[in-house]
Amino acid sequence: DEEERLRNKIRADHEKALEEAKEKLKKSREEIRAEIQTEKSKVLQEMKMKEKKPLPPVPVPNLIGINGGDPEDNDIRKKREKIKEMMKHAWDNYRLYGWGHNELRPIARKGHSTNIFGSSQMGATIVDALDTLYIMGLHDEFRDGQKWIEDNLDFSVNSEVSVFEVNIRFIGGLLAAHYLSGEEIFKIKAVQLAEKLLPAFNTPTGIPWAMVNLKSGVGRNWGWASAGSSILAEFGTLHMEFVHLSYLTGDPVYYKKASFLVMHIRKLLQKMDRPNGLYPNYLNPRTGRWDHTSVGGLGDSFYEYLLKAWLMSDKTDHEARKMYDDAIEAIEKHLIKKSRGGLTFIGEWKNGHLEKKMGHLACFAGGMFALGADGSKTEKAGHYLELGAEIAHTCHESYDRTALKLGPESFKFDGAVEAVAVRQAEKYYILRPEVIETYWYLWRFTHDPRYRQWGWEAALAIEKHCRVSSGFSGVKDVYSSTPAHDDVQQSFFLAETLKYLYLLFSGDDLLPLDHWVFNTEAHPLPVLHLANTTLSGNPAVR
Ligand code: DMJ
Repeated sequence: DEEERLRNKIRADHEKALEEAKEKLKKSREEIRAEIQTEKSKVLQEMKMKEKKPLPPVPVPNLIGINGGDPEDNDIRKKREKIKEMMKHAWDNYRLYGWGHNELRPIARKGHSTNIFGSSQMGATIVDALDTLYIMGLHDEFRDGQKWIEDNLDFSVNSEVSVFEVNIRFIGGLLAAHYLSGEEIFKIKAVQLAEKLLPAFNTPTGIPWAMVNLKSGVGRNWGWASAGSSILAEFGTLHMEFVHLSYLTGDPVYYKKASFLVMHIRKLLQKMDRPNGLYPNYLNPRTGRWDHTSVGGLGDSFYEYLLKAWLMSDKTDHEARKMYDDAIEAIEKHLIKKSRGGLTFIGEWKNGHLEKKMGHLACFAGGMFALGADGSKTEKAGHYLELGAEIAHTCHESYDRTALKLGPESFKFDGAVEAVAVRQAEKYYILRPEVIETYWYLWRFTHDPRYRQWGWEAALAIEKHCRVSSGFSGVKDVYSSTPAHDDVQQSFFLAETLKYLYLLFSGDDLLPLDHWVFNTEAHPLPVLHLANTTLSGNPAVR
């Protein structure tokens, strides 16, 4: 009987479909096209309604210092105004010539993108710049960016993106914009994007793929990364953003992924054979072998996020703090050296020996040491602040020893060579923030006027050599007084370089460091006081 009933149903459905098809064939092409269009808009409308559905309410953390910071000193106020003007120049020209593209080519006056963002135009500069616009009080520009995000930012695209870059720039940027402005749309978009990244975690080890296709969810690692290895700074830089996603949605899935990942990685790394207590930059999923350690590219933000996991947890993640302390001790012992001329630098461990070379990226560590000083063993706090100051000094020298007063991508300490790039391929400056980031942290902790002076020197050099009529561009050789431009305005220039400069010339009441933790792309996220709340699906959060 059941089979007969099913057969009849199928027959009836079939008949109905045939009738409908016959009806349709009687219609003109235009009528059919219009019907499809109506159907499409209906689906889109429904999707939009779904998107607009508010997420469950969560206790909002105490947001202190999202405005203000007006300097009392006239000279400092003028400098801050100048940085704001630079931001407007960068933004307005992107608005004019690169709108919706990921980045701007300020000389060709058109959009630009790289493989980290995949093949789609996802407005990386808009998302990365939002919180800087907000704190600078550029509210019309902020609303303009918000409107673009509301109308255009779509993650259902057939595009393979870097999980790390999309996390730090897009999720970090959207979360910070949400916290600062209170606008729901940024939270919704951050969650939609995170859902698209989750398939990257479906790996045999639980360590996410470096890249994921946003549409298909298929992931893979970078081909260039030591036989398809995972990269320490990439899989070690997801935790902060994912914890906030769980906090804001009440959905433990992100937290579970992040905490599983973090715990798993922590265990895995602690179990590994780590000569000298150093961490590998590459983790080979098959062999587990490694031979490269650095605090610069490939390793950097792993250490940063250990410290920041502790800070963001209101100093309750003791395991993270211990791992950070142990790692820094090993780094200091094995990677940090003094040059003949007395400059403290961080070298790189490669093929069983220390290469006396420091990257621009590693200059962020001056700020990290200063930030981590408080909370280290009592007798060490002063020492770490001092170490941070020494790194800031060395990185300043790397700027000062060039024709343009801008730092090279990496510099050597070899015999007579000190803090200078030797190879042509390392002489470029691409508007990176790390040195200015370190000046800002040291300024906050010491109020030593030299950091504002060094920051101003860098701002003037950027203005003189990187500013072009339609934006800002990197330069190919900081040792040449007439360098060629690379014609790229990186999104991190607006997210980080200009933000750190603006903060350097602001009062400490703007985004105070005991209430905010900056992600590795300079997006401020509030400290979470989780004493009465858990992130694992507690009804208080749900
Ligand atoms: C930024 O995207 C982030 O700071 C990242 O952690 C490292 N590099 C760039 C800027 O140089």
